[in-house]
Amino acid sequence: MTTAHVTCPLCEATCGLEVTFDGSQVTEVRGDADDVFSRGFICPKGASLGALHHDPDRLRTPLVKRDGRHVPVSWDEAFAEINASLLPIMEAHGRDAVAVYAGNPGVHNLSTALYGRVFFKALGTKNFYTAGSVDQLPKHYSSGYLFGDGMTIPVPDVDRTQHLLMLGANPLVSNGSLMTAPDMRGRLRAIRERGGKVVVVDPRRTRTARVADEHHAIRPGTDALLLFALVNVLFAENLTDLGHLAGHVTGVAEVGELARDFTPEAVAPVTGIPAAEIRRMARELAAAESAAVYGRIGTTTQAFGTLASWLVDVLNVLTGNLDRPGGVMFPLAAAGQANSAPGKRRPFRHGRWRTRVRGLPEVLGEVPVATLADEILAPGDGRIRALITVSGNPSLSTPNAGRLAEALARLDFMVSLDIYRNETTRHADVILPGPTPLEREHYDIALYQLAVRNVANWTPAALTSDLPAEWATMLRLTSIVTGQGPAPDIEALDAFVAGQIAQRAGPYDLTLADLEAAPHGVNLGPLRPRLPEILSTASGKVELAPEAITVDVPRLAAELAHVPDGELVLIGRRQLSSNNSWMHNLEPLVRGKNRCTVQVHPDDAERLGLADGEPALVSSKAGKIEVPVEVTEEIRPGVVSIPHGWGHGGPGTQTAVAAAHAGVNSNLVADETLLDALSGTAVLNGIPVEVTPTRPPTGPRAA
Ligand SMILES: Nc1nc2c(c(=O)[nH]1)N[C@H]1C(S)=C(S)[C@@H](COP(=O)(O)OP(=O)(O)OC[C@H]3O[C@@H](n4cnc5c(=O)[nH]c(N)nc54)[C@H](O)[C@@H]3O)O[C@H]1N2
Ligand SMILES: Nc1nc2c(c(=O)[nH]1)N[C@H]1C(S)=C(S)[C@@H](COP(=O)(O)OP(=O)(O)OC[C@H]3O[C@@H](n4cnc5c(=O)[nH]c(N)nc54)[C@H](O)[C@@H]3O)O[C@H]1N2
Ligand code: SF4
Ligand SMILES: [Mo]
Repeated sequence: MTTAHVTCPLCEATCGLEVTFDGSQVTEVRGDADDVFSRGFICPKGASLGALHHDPDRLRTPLVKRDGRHVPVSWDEAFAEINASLLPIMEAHGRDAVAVYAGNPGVHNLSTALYGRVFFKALGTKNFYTAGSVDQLPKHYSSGYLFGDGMTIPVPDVDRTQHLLMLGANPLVSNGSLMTAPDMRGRLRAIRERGGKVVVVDPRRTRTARVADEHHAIRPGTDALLLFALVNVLFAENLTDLGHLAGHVTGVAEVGELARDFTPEAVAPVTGIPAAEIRRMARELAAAESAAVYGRIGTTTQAFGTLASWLVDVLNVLTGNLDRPGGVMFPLAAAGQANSAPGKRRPFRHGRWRTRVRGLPEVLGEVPVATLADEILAPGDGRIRALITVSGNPSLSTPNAGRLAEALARLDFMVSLDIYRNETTRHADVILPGPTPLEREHYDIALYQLAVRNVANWTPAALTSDLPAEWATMLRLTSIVTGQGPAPDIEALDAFVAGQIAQRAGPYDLTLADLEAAPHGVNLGPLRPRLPEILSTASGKVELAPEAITVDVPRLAAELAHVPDGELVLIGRRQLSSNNSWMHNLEPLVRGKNRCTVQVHPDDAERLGLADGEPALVSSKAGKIEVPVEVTEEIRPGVVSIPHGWGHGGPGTQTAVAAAHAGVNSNLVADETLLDALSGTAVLNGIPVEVTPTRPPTGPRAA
C-alpha cells in the first residue's frame, strides 16, 4: 500500500486529496486533512478519481477512423495521418480554415495550460473557440475594461467579509467558480457565525440559497437591472463611499447618470423583486462593515452577461469594497500570472477581428462558439474545414447542439485530444488520448489566480502512464502545423519552451524544491491589497464607465418595458455528482434516479397540464426534446430548469455507463442566435421555451 497527495484537477476548488494505492490499483480517495487550503474537504467527483483512472472505456491508444470506424493505431501512425491530412488543408485554404475548440478540463491540466498556448500560437488561426464563450467571457471583458487586463478579476474575500451578495452562483454544488475556495459550506457558515450576512439571488432555491440568510428568486436575465437599481439607490441616498479608492477611479459621476432611470420601482416588475427589498439590499450593502458582491454563471451566460459582470464590480467600487480585506480582492499567484509583475502592459481591447458569417468580435483572442456551426456550414472563402478539439465536448456543451452535430459531420478533417470517444470525438478522424489526473504532474496555473487565499501546491505524478504526456502531444502537433513534420525532436522543443516558461520568475521566493517538500501545499497568506500597481488601463485608474461597456446600456433600458406575461424561460442547473458532460461514465456518479429532469413550479405544472414523473416536450426556436417532469417549489414560476451535459451515447460512442444513463441534451433547445451583445457569450439561462405534456393530460397512455 502506498499513498500520494494530489491536488484534484476536476473543478476550481483545487482540493488536496489523499489517494491510497495497492500497486497501481486505487483503493481509496479521501480529502487530505493536512491540505493548507482544503483541510480535508472532498466531493463525490474527487472521490471518483480512482473510478476515472480504472474506467475500461477510457481510451488507451490513439484511434484513427478508417471506413467510418475508429481503429486503434500507433502514435506514429496517428501523427502521420494528421500530418498528411491537415497540412494540405492549411496550404490550400490558409490557417483560418483550421479551427480549435478548447474545453474546460484543459484549464485544469498543466500540460494543456502551458503547451496549448504554444500550439495554438503556432497554428495561428483566428477561428479559436473555447468553453469561455459558454461561460465566463463576460467577466474577462468587464474586468479587461475596468482594470486593464482580462485576467485581473477580483474574488470575494469570503473568509473576512461581513456581507456576501451572490448572484447566479451555487457554490454548494459547483464548489465555486472564479472563486477558488474549497468547502464553501464551511466558509459561508463562518460568515454567519461571525455575525455577517449571506444573500443569494437565484431563480431557484438552491442548496446555497437554503443556507443563506436571504434568497431572492429573480427572473432570469434581469440581474443587470437589479444591480443598476442597487447603484441607483446608492446615488439617490448618498450612500456611495469610495473610501481608500478615491483618486484611483474615473467615471463615477457617469455611472450615477447612467443609473438614473433604473429605479427600484422601474426594475421591480421586470426582475420580480419588490422595490422595497431592493432599497433595503442597497442600504445593507452600503452599511456593512465589509461587503463583497459576486456573480457567476447565472449572471454571465445570459442576455446581459457583460453588463451584469460590470455592475457587480461597480457596486464593489461604489461601496469602497474593492481591494480591501472583506471586500473583493486580487489574488497574487506564485506562478503564471500576467498581472503579478509590475510594469506597463498594454490595456485590454477586444474586436481585433470578427467572425466571417455573423461578424462577432474577438474577445481575449477567441470568438464565440455559438457561431462555430455557421463558420463550418456557410459556404465561401474562409470556411472552416478542419477542427481540433482539446478536452472539449461541444456537441453537448454548446447552443443548438443539433446544428453543430450536423456541422461536425461536414468537416474535411477533425482531430480530438480526449480521453473518451463521446458525442463530440466520435466525429473525429483521429483521437489522441492523454494520461489520467493520477498519471500526471499538476500545478494549478489558472485557478490560484482566482483563489480566496494565496496558496501553491505541486503534485508529482502518482502513477506512470503508457500514454505520452499531453504536452508532448501538443509539441508534436506544433511541429506538424509549423511544417516540421510529425516526428520532431520533442526533447529539444521542450527544452526551448520550458526555458521560456522558467524565465518568468514568480513574486514569491519559491522554488520547485520548496513545493516538492510541501505535499500539503504552501500557504502564502490572506489576500493583500494590490491597487494601484495591478491596474493596466490607459489612465492607470479603475475606469468605471468605459464606453466599450456603457454602449450596451440602452439595450438594457429597453428591457424595462419587458414585463413578463405568461412566458416561460429555460435555465440550467448543476449537480453535485456531475462535471459538465464528461463524468457520467463513472458508475458512482450516475447511481440512483434519473437526474436529467425538467423542473417546473407547481403553478406552471397545473396551468400546462404537466404531471410529476411524466414526460414533457420542451421546445424552442432551436429544437425540441422530451424530458421527464419534476414538479418542485424550488423553482420560480415562469422558469423551468434542465441540467446540461446529458444526452449520451449514440453511434460511434464508447461510454457504456453514460449511455445507460443517457438523459437528454438540453443544448438542443439552446438558441445559438441569443448572445450577450458585448462578449458574444451564449444565452444558456433565460431561453424562451414552450413546455407541453407528451401524453394526454388524463393519465398515462396505455402500453
Ligand atoms: N446549457 C448549458 N450549457 C453549458 C453550461 C450551462 O451551464 N448550461 N455550462 C457551460 C460551461 S460553464 C462550460 S465550462 C462548458 C464545458 O464545455 P466543454 O469543455 O466543451 O465540455 P466538458 O463537458 O467539460 O467536456 C470535457 C471534455 O474533455 C474530456 N477530458 C476530460 N479530461 C481530459 C483530459 O485530461 N485530457 C483530455 N484531452 N480530455 C479530457 C472529456 O472526455 C470531454 O470530452 O459547458 C457549457 N455548457
Ligand atoms: N458539481 C459540479 N460542479 C461544477 C460543474 C458541474 O458541472 N458540476 N461545472 C463547473 C463549471 S465548468 C463552472 S463554470 C462552475 C459554475 O459555477 P456556478 O456559477 O456556481 O454554477 P451553477 O451551479 O450552475 O450556478 C448558477 C446558478 O445561477 C442560477 N441562474 C440561472 N439563471 C440565472 C439568472 O438569470 N440570474 C441569476 N441571478 N441566477 C441565475 C441557476 O439557478 C444556478 O443556481 O461550476 C463548476 N463546478
Ligand atoms: S470540490 Fe472540486 S476540487 Fe474538490 S474534490 Fe470535488 S471536484 Fe475535486
Ligand atoms: Mo465552466
